Amino acid sequence: MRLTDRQCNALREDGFLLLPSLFTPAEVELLRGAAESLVTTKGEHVIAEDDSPHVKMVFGAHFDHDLFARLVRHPALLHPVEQALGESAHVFQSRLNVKTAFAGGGWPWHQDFNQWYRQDGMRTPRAAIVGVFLDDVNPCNGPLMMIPRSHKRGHILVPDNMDIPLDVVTAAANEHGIVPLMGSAGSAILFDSLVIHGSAPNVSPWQRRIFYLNYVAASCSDLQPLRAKHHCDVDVRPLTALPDDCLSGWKATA
Ligand SMILES: O=C(O)CCC(=O)C(=O)O
Repeated sequence: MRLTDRQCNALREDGFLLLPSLFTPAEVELLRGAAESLVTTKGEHVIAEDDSPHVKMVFGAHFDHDLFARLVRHPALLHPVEQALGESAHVFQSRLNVKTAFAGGGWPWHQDFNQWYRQDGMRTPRAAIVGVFLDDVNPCNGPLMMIPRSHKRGHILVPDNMDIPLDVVTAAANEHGIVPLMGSAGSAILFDSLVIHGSAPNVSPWQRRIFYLNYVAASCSDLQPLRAKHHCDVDVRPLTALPDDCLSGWKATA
């Protein structure tokens, strides 16, 4: 799949794009099955919610599970990312964000690039994020919220943590509003690493799992992470796309 000129313009202008129903229900079922096994794994790559034992995030699934390794190279994701970055790309981090029903925490307003600048040595924001919805995302289960055009403000350096000062968020939101990204399971989102975004806790009875793939331009040579490989893989090599049926052709024994 390739983005149309209109979609490329929307991504450039707004900083994000929703790609509805990119994956079939059968592909979503496979991804959900893999996600269910991921959350039972133990180790430093698994992060719990602050105030409960529920899993909040699982990092690095593309190293550990062949289905997610395939997802990283799925043409419906990789080609749009290459269009967005204008060159080949590499996934330096993946993570499953679980947002459990009644228990999943929210995310403060932030730019992803700020984390990668502070912790991974990334110096230029030549990176894009893809999120694949593993569950229906609705107004109640904590959708990701974007401030359109906020990437045009450039990198807002927050040296000590991720939260963007609230006066900056207020100014950006008053100018361009806030858009929640919602859709059925199998939909995907693509966004710029400088877009200001955040999300509310999940107080609904419906879990909201999104699998994020963080792509960096293959020309990036400045990664010097302060953290483990499952947070930042420095072996930046151009990825090549797999066939369209790379997920549906996957077998548990593969
Ligand atoms: O999944 C969410 O609700 C927010 C995740 C996010 O912004 C992040 O992981 O940087």
